[in-house]
Amino acid sequence: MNGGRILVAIGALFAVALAHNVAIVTDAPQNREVANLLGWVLVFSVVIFAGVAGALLYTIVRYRRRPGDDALPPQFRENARVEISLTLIPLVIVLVLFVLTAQALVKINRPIAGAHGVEVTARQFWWDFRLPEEGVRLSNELVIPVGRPVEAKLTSADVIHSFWVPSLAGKTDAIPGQTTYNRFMATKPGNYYGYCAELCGPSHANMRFRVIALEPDQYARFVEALKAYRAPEPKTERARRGQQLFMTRCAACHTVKGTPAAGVLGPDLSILGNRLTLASGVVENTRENLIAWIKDPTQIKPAAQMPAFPDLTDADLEALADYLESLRLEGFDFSALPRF
Ligand code: HEC
Ligand SMILES: [Cu+2]
Repeated sequence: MNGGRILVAIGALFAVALAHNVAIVTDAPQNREVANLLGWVLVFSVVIFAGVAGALLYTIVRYRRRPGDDALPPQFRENARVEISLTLIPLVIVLVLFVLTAQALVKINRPIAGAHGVEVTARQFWWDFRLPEEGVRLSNELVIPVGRPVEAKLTSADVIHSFWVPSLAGKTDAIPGQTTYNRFMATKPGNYYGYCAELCGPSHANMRFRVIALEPDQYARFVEALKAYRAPEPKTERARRGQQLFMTRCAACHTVKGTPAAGVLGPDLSILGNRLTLASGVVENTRENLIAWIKDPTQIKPAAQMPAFPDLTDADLEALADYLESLRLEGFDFSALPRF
């Protein structure tokens, strides 16, 4: 391969690393620690790269073969000074990175007094959130207040997953039978993108979520409204039919507050009408996507753990969509929040 291309590729890698470092920097204190670390790693990588590539270039140019130069160049082996420095320099670099990492980890993992507790359960291939203080459940879109540290208590119901909201927090594994913690804080309102960061099955890449950060007063209103929420009675004949279908076909797995539907195998659909996304952040919450999802979830998300309903007619699907869209808290529209 030609050397120019290799250099361009290496340059591009550095550019990506640098851009990532810039992108990850937010005011969130826990994330700033991670970003600082990344900066140090980048500095050392540049220094090492410049040293190694420089020595290589120097040697190639300085000792290149010249016309008439047929003799064997000086041959020697072992050089204690070179060998000791090649051992010591990396050792020092690794030690410095170790100390910086250990410091950052201690800071990130320190429990925060007065943190807002959230219980997170990861499942193939979606996320369940419970707010124990408030006694409410949210699925796939976690709502938090701005300016208050959040302590996410993670576990998994099946395999190992990893909780990651790049603009708010580093990754933490969610492990079946164990509890791990991820602490973070949003400093501005927004719609933050979250991902599963541990390969967990065929739809690992489709296991996303959102963190909706609201100003404290709006958050307080939201939580009060959600606590008091009971699904509204369907207002049209079609929505009523949708409700009946829902109770017979879907309620075993899904919860809708204020109705007999109390299933927990699937996401809580109590306020699906307020949600920005469907299928754990994978598609926008539109009527078209909702109907496509109910008809056959695997068309949107391979290996999704919800059965397809090929026997439902178009009229049934429209009725179900009417019902699900009617499940909403009035006065809360999160669609205009900036996205991070
Ligand atoms: C056997 C259990 C089961 C049944 C029955 C079931 N679902 Fe689901 N449903 C799930 C699971 C599990 C998911 C999450 C899939 C994923 O995102 O990976 C889900 C996801 C959903 C979602 C997306 C929710 C979100 O948070 O993004 C909707 C909407 C939905 N189901 C509607 C329905 C409707 C309507 C019916 C009845 C026609 C139904 N479900 C029947 C298990 C079920
Ligand atoms: Cu996962």
